[in-house]
Order: sequence, then C-alpha cells, then structure tokens
Amino acid sequence: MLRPQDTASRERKTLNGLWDFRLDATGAGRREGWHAAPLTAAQAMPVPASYNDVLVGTTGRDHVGDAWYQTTVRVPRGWAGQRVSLRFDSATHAAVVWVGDAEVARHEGGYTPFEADVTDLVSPGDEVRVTVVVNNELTFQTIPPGIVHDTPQGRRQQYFHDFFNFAGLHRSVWLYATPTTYVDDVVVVTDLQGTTGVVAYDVTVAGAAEHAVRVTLRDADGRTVTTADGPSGELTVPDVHRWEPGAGYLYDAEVELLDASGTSFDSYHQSVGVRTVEVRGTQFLINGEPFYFQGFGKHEDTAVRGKGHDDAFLVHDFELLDWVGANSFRTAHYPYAEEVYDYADRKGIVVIDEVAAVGQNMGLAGGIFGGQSYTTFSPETVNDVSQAAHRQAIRELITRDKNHPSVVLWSIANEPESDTDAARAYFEPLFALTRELDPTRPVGFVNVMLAPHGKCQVSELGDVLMLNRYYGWYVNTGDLVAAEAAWLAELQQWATDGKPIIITEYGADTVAGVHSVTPQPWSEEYQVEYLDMNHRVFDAVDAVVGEQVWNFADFATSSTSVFRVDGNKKGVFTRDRRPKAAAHVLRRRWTSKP
Ligand code: BDP
Repeated sequence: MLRPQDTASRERKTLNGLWDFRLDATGAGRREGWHAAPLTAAQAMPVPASYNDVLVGTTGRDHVGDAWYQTTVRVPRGWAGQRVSLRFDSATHAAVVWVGDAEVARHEGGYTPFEADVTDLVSPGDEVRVTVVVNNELTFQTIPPGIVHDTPQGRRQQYFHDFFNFAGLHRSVWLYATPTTYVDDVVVVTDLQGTTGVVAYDVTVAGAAEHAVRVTLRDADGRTVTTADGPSGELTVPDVHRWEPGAGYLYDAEVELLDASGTSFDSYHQSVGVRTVEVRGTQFLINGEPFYFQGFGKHEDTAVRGKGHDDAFLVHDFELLDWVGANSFRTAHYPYAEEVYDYADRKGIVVIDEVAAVGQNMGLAGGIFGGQSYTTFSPETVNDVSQAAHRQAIRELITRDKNHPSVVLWSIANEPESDTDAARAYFEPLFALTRELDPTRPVGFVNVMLAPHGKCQVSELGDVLMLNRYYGWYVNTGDLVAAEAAWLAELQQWATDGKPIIITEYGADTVAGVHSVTPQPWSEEYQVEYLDMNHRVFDAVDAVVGEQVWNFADFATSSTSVFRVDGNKKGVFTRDRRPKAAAHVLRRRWTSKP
C-alpha cells in the first residue's frame, strides 16, 4: 500500500483536525448503529492524538472498549473520474470505518496503515460523513497481548508491556485520488558494485487500462541519472552517491504509467537510498563497512498527545539525536509513524524496525507486573490465532517499510519467552516468514535476561543477537562492581556464538534533579556511573556492535504498579526533552568514538 502523494496525477486531502468523539464503554454504538447519523453527545477530539490524556479524568484515561470518531469531508470537485481512497495511517488497536452508511474497512493492529477504495461512495464536490470506531482492547490473541477483566467496578485492561496503552487515531487520515489505473506498489532493492550503484525495482499496477511503465531516477539536485522501461528492471548509477549513516543521500525514482501515445497518466515518487546491509561473522556491515549502533530505544510518547504523531517532536528528537551523537534507534515496541522513517532516511539515522509483539512473556509478567500467573504459549493464551496476528503484523510492517534505506534490521519481538520448546515452535515459522518477505535484511528478536546464554532457544534463529540487560538496576541494584563482573561474564558467553551483539536496552531509572555525591539509584550520578560501567563491559567484548540506551526520554506507563513514579524514568532526556547528566556523558562518548 503506497503512501498518498501529491504528484502530477495524484492529489490528497488531509482529514486531520478536530473530529466529533464519544467514548462507548458499553458497546452501544455498534448495536445502535452510530455510524448512520451525526454522532450525538459528542465532544471535540484532535486527530492525530491519543484520546486518553486529552480528556481529564479516569473515564478517558482508563477507558476500555470502543471510542467513536466522526467527521465530514468535502470531496474535491476535480476528482471526477478518479479512484478515491480513504487511508488511515493507523488506528490503535482495531477499527471499523464507514463512509456514509456503508462499512468500508476493518483493521486489526494499532501501528500500521489501512485503506479503502471509496470511489463508488463519494461524489466529487459533495460532502460525506466518515465514522470510525476504534477499540483499544488487548487479549491473548492480539499483538501486543493483554487481558480484559470483568470486575464489579467495570472492565479493566491488564497488559504485559511497560508503556501506557494509549489509543485512538494517532496518525494522519487522508482522502486521496489516483487514476483508475495506477501504480499500486513499488519495491526497490539496492546494491553496490564498486563505485556503481544498482537499483533493482519492481512495479505492480492495478486497473484495466493499457499502459507501459517508465522509471526515471533523479539525483538530489533533480538531475536525471538514468531511466528504465518495464514493470521490473535495474537502474545503474555510475559514481553513485551512497546512502550512509550520518549522510542520508536520497535519489528520487519517479514511476510513471504511459498510455499508447506515450503520455504519462500516473506518477508516483519513491525515494531511494543506495546502500547495502550484511551480517558477516560478528560484524554488522553497512556498505561493506563495520557499523556500530549508538543510540536509544525510543517511544512515541509526549505529554497530552500520548502517541499522536507530531512533526515538532519528530524534528526536535532528531536534533537531540544529532546533538548527543546518536546514529541509530530502535522503534521500541511497535512500528512508528511513517514520517519518522522518511526523516531517518533523509538524516541518515539507522533504524531497527520492531513489530508490536511485546509482552509475550508471562514469566516476566508474573515477576514484574504481579497478579495471577499464566503460561505464555498455550491453547488458552498465546496460541495459533495469536501467531496468525503476529504473522499479519510482520507482513504489514515489511509491506510498509521495505523501501526505507534507514531500516537495516527487523526485530520481530521484544523480550518474549524464549527458553521453552513452545517458544521455539512459535518463533521458527515467524523467522522464516520474515526472511521470505524480505531476503535483503537481517532479522532478529530482542532477548530478555530471563533467557540467558545456554537457555535461550530462539536466539540461534536470528542473524544478530539483541540483548536487553539491566545489571546494576533490576539485578545487583546499587552494586555496580558486582554488576560489572556478572554482566561481563554473561556477555562473554554470548560472544562465543559468533554473531554480532547489539545491546538494545540498558538503563537506570533516574529522577531529573535528584543528586547524590555517592551515586545512589534514582540519582543522576548513578545513571552516569551505570552507563560508564556498561560501556566498559561493551568495550571489552569485540562482538558487541551496538549500544542503545533505554530510553531516549522518560515515558508514560500504566499506573497499576508501584514501581513506576509518574512513568518510566530511564530517559536520558526528560519527557519534555531536557537533558539529564547522562546526556552529556553519552555525548562525550559518542562524539569522540572513531
Ligand atoms: C524492558 C522492556 C522495556 C521496559 C524496560 C524497563 O523491554 O519495555 O520499559 O525493560 O523496565 O524489560 O524499563
């Protein structure tokens, strides 16, 4: 599914702004058909935004169930004879969409786009009503998982991940027009042969009109480099300007459909960064050169808007990445807004792209989150239906992000149970699927401390090892000497696997402004010493090819446990992006590393 674009043949109209909104905890809206009339008892809700913290009070923040959104949109007069689509960049976690009275789309999975062809339901020049019901319930069959409990006080959502279950329309909504025969998909795969770049492309066309395909590759200054004809082929770029970490050079491939007279009737622009990615031994190579990941696990999380995408925070966060000397981040723990990857492509920031499979670990859930204990993989819990949803999540992620040069590695889960036969059986086909969908990028998953070397049964399926470890925080709390010894011993064992190791999480909760001359947990001094200790360990192990601190910034979590104080405080920056002492320490290390 391609992005909506404004080109010579395509036009888009945003539906962002204030929508009518109504919470519906009892599910009355579906029974009564609220889509069929203007929403009553509605209030205003900004799109994009999570609704939870826009509202005041627990009714909105802790809502479980449906939330209704409605707006009207006038279809541009000039769109007569065009194919018109309605696209949601995401709806968290599941949605049904109506245009007028007609249902046009259903989607599950809160972090990937979906769309509907609404050509037959709209008339150019006229206004139509768009209604969406968004449901935020997580069950063992959703990605990520959760449990909804019926209690005498109402329904309560339990989940097993450490970030707030924000919901709503987090990203843009578009109405857009294309010709009725149109470019439906483009895949580009790049290679380097010495100083020559090779861009293999594959174009899929939908619609019945006769057409030929032409691809024109232009450099960043708009100069034509080369052209090719046909739905698939190769573009050769002599003296190619590579896409590199820190220097995100992009070419533009314009894909056009031509009629019998050679006139272009559809045009789609695909940006192309020419680079290669390869795992060789314990090295992670970009353009054939060893790459060392330095950066963060991030979150889409800001005050008030929750997980709503915001371009100001996008640009500011990247400014901070640049300032601190980071070259990469992981999209913990779900696919981010597409604008984020576009910007990473432009800035040359390297991305580990993660599926929203977080919390499939009842060992961890029981230990940290408390409450009743469950078996992770069983017919009643994470089962075949969950695995099918997981497959779909992988498919939608790769379909969406396959052309981004910034994405160099797929992460298909964060900290799942991985030390059992059941885990192995669950994950083996998911690794195979990922490789089948994208043979060009390495794939891995993020291992948790409960499944150390020798016990983990899933790590050997990955091309890289991604480890989250909290020596000196959750274990050896406050004792960095013991932590260092234990951590080094574990890491040296992983190094015997002969794969590159990326430390995808290490971090210590730190309340900005808390100081202690003898570094104590929660103080800024402790976070600094904790990071220094970790860095000594990483520098002692050659197979370590990356360090991503948990987390870039403080973020919101559920309020149902007592071990989070106003959210997770492992940020190197506060939630409003002010640096803690650790930011300066990282900056010194990352800007002085060769
Ligand atoms: C890891 C999780 C991450 C948590 C972090 C923490 O991957 O989502 O926020 O620990 O506890 O287990 O801070």
